[in-house]
Amino acid sequence: MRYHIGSLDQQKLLDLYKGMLKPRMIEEKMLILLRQGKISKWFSGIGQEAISVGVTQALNSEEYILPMHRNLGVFTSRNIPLHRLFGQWQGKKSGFTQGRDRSFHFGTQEYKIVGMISHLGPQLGVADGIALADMLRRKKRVTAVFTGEGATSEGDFHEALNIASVWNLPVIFCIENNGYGLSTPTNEQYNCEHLADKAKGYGMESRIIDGNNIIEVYSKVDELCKAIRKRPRPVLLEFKTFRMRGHEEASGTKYVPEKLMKKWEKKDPIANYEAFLLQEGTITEEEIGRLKDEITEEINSNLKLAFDEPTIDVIETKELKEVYQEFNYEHVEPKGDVKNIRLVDAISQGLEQSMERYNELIIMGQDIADYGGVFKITEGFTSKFGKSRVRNTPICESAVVSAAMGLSINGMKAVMEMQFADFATSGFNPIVNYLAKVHYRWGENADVVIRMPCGGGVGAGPFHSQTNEAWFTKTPGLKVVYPAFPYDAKGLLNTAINDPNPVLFFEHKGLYRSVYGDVPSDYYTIPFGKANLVKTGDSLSVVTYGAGVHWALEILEKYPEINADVIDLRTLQPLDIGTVYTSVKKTGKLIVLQEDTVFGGVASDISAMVMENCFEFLDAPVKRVGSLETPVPFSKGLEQNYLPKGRFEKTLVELFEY
Ligand SMILES: Cc1ncc(C[n+]2csc(CCOP(=O)(O)OP(=O)(O)O)c2C)c(N)n1
Ligand SMILES: [Mg+2]
Repeated sequence: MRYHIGSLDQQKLLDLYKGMLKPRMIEEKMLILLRQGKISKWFSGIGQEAISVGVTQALNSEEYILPMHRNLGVFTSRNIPLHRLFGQWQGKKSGFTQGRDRSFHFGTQEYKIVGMISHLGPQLGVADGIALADMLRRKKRVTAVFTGEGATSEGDFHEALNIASVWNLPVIFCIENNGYGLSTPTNEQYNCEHLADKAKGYGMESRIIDGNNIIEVYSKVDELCKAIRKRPRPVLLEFKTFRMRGHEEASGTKYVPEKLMKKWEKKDPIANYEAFLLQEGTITEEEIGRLKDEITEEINSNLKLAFDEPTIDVIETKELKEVYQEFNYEHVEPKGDVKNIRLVDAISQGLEQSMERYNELIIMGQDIADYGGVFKITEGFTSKFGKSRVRNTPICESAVVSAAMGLSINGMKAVMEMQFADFATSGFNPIVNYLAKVHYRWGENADVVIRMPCGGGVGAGPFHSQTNEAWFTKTPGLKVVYPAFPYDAKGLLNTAINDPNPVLFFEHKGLYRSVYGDVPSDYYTIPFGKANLVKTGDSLSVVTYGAGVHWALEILEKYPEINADVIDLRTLQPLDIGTVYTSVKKTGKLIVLQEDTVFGGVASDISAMVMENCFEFLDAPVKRVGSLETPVPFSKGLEQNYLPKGRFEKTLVELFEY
């Protein structure tokens, strides 16, 4: 291996050596502990240390770095006290996730490290968001993110690189091409010569770097960082290296040809560099011995600290509390003249006033800039707030959700407009796995609102009509809001934007332009978790939300003899079940009406909770009414048959007469 030290001084040469030695020695110790059953899974980075260490040392300490499962060298290079890393791997309190997540699945703002989620790809988009925040603040910073060559096959890779290029974000995408993704060799993973060649397709620069040569890694990345800080842009780096151990320790390396192992053994980044330093007289055998003794002592004393730590206390209430970031709701009373406006106008007003309130609130979505969005909610926003805050995105929901997460990590707020709620499927993974779990896992919050134009009755067929709130109410960590009236929509959207937790904000398309209501023109807020009793009566209770509220009110008009409580839930997570119980205890009869198909929906859970908690008060079975168990059909007759209005009317009369 050839080393071109260029202008690197003695100290730097030694720092790079020490930097690689530490993770190698930690790993060797971990492999022993693993065999003794003292730690669980281990993903080895042996043979790949030059990449983690070289890249991290080239960054400034305030620059974010997003490592993967083989990047121990990133964590040690940022000087995390070892007992905290050991505590993390043992699920102890001194770790970074309080025993809630394993191995390298954590981040830390203190060390500007944002760890991976198991799904690999999403962090590439998170890096985009972090870099976007730096760019908008005109900070001359680089963000570095890692991926294996296997994960470059994920859509997230394509999406994140494409966004970074279109927005010219200062991100260094580092591919560690180590020959395998679990057991899959590169020729079954991709069909081009070098992954670096893909950069051309994104209109991006790239380099191929010998990932086992620490001098080459450090010098090239250092030079690039300096250049990118001056002139922000994304760059794709492909580090050629090799995975010397199994995917994780238990799975072995039987499928790797012996010849290949032998070839790469000779290229060991530490052994080669050590020989070079000895030959150059930069270090002596004695100094190496002393250094290894020091590291051994550091590892052993820190291991003792971690092993001595008691296991985590299990406190159920504490676990529940950690799912969401605490939110101190600030109530702003409605003021200003009241105007009778449409739901769509109320949402637009809330969004606009929140943009005025928060300089660092960014909106992202397809066609939302000059075009104003397909529903025209952001019409005129670019002239007021500029295109850097009202951002058109390419069609890549997953990377945009991830980028919103990145903005939040770097201290900004984000609202993403899903063009249609149906398309949330293309961004589903980061919503339910990243945004939802990030606070519980490592205490980070996702200050993100995802606006979800949803709902049927508009003749739009199976892919533009769904109301998919139940996909999200099921997932701890998300809040779900679903207003039915303009007044609520504006106040709740403002609260959603204030709330530092991820909020799915459902906006019924059918109500956008058909429902009018009195709305104060000034900024105001409405608290989450408070249902609204829109009509009172004592013959039965109707609990519903969204379009269901309007259907219930309309049908009840036809039956003046049925005096019903009509409860508009307004938010589904948190859910104001107390108001439901109070009403059921008064009326003794309940219908839960939802636009979604019945099975597995919100109505089922409300029904179950009422059975469990108000059984003695019930005079009739709880009824759930929802859409037919089919996809949403297109033609008018079929759609009306699908939607629950008719079934609601029938059930209402039956329950009244029960
Ligand atoms: C979405 C998803 N699919 C599959 C896996 C299982 N898995 C975890 S790591 C891995 C291999 C990754 O290979 P590569 O990106 O080359 O990284 P390496 O392990 O080689 O460093 C696989 C298949 C996963 N965690 N997430
Ligand atoms: Mg790999």
